[in-house]
Amino acid sequence: MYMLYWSPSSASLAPHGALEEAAAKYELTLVDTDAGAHRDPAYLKLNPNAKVPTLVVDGKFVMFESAAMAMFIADRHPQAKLAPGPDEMARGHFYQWLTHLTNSVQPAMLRYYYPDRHTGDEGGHEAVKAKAMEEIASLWGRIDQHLALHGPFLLGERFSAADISAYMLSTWQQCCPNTYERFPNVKRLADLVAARPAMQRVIQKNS
Ligand SMILES: N[C@@H](CCC(=O)N[C@@H](CS)C(=O)NCC(=O)O)C(=O)O
Repeated sequence: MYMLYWSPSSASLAPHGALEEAAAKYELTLVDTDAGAHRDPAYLKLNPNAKVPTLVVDGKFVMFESAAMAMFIADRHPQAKLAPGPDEMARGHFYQWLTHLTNSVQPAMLRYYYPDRHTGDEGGHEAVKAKAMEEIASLWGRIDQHLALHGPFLLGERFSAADISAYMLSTWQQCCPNTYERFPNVKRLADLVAARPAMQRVIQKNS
């Protein structure tokens, strides 16, 4: 049994989608980040980074990092086909995209949302946000080009947990206004992911 510590429309959507797609047995515990619950001592014992999500398995195994959770869930539920198998070349591209999303796209977004963590100069916040927006747009631009040539999913015709992460990040549009108008192949991926029955349930819970 999984327990996912989550908050609506946050990075928890990636493992949440993977759990639902895998038809895994799980429960959700809401972490009210607006109220600072991610900094409560009890939560910090689970996730000392003070971030959402956290995943607990069978009440004892604890992990953080949403992309790691997505890979972990994909591996534990191979019947859900959320990732190419370890013996398939496509596995390399699965790792590539999930890591790119979590190492390049998401950090640029977090710079936009938390500029105070990237400069001690309050007057510099707008400059940090502007630079982050530029970088996010160029990252989506390259992903959009890839999807135009090799889509509709990141791995071509094959849906994977990496697409759930891409969908999640594509909904964080304050840092990239009109993402779907500017990047139509990202929109196509997002529409396909959002149309999946399991993802519909997750999206409904997150809205
Ligand atoms: N790389 C982490 C990032 C997690 C993260 O930044 N979560 C945000 C919500 S989307 C959070 O908890 N923010 C609270 C904070 O940083 O104070 C992951 O993907 O799990």
